[in-house]
Amino acid sequence: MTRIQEKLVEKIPAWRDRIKNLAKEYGPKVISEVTVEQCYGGMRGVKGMVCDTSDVPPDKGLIIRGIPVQQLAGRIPEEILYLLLTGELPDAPALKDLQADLNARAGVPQYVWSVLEAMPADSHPMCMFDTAILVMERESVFRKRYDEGMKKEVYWEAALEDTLTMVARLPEVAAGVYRLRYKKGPRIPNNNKLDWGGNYVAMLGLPDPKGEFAELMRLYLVLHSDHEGGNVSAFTTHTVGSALSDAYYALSAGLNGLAGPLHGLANQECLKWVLMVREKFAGVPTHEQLKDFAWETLNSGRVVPGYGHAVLRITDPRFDAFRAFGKKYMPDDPVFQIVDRVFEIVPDVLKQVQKIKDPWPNVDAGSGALLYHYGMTEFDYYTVLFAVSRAMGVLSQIVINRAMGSPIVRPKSVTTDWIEKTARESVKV
Ligand code: NMX
Ligand code: MLT
Repeated sequence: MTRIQEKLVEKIPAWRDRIKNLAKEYGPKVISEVTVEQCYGGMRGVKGMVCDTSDVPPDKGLIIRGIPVQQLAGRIPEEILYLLLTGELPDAPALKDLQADLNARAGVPQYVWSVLEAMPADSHPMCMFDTAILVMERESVFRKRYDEGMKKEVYWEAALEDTLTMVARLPEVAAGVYRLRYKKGPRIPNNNKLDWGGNYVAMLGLPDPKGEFAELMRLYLVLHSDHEGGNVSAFTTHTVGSALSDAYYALSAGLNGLAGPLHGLANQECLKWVLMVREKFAGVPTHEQLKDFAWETLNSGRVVPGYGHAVLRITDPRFDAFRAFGKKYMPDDPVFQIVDRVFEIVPDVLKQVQKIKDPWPNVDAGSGALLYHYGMTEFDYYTVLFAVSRAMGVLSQIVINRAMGSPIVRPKSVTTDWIEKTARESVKV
């Protein structure tokens, strides 16, 4: 047994007991109400699901297993994966063990490349990435063992198998997509002497003489790893997984949601917007020019990408971490300077639009400029990086949910007739 398996075997019984006792003691207690507005408003703020891997208080931002993300910025992604799954950071032997396990599982089968190579040359990198995950579904240990009659108590073990195999392979798949889609030459093989993030950078094949790009990538993979349970990618992964579709189906579904411009694709949209600014003003614009451009975007009915959030009501601490990286390594880069100037101007513009609840930057507002600095200029690839990282969180949530015996997701929907009648009656009372 690996250390991560041992740790979960040790912890799961207590987690199960805790939930069982909570449900027994407080089952009927009301903890959230639903308004008509929320029914039509994407269920914003409705507390109707559980996620123990992370939490996002609106005034604090991401907290992974009790640790604010700011305090995790110097960690490597493998440590975060261990933390997400077990609730603890690994000690040195546990980390080494996890890295060895991931290395042993690495290696993308040839049939995946054959499928990707057969796709139209203009396929979106996210579509290629998600297709690769779905194609590997035939290797699901969960599906095989389910077909053999696996008991519910051990579902999580099979889900963990699928999780670790996918996590081990995703950097190679993602780097392969990059090299194929942008005609960068042959794939660069996996190097099992490197850490997960460093290996990903090496397989992308971009020059990194000082190791700064690898440092950025580790940070990137840590910061995007999880964002509680209700965001589109996590919620979709959870819902699909709750039908006991295996983790390959569930992850691919969730990442298809990440590919939307209001979710993870906002990072490509954001850099596109920043480059448009650079072109229009032939460099870094003045504050006045930028203010006008932001209004132009809003008045044309478009969103300012990278700004606003469904939950957060402060500057996203993940944005702060990227900004600090930019200030340290590329303060004179005009693209980074534009991002910084946007941060000085856009919140005040958005504050003047009454309907916008959060005028502050989210995680996508700054990351693209940093990637661009290190030569990754193909911005429609950026969401794939987000996806490699987010896989750690949503797959960990699947393992935990299978361990907790979470049932199939099936909230009750109502009709507009029903809402109308119920709301009117409640006013009469
Ligand atoms: N620019 C323009 N309008 C905005 C923005 C923005 N940045 N943010 C919110 N609004 C609008 C929003 O479109 C909605 O308008 P309408 O009622 O006409 O549809 C109104 O303000 C109220 O929205 P909120 O309640 O403030 O935000 P909501 O929770 O619905 O949506 C986002 C959250 C993140 C989808 C929204 O802020 C947005 O579209 N931001 C830009 C895209 C983006 O950066 N997405 C990335 C999110 C992070 N991620 O990686 O997933
Ligand atoms: C995320 O990281 O998933 C985004 O910030 C979106 C969200 O939490 O709703």
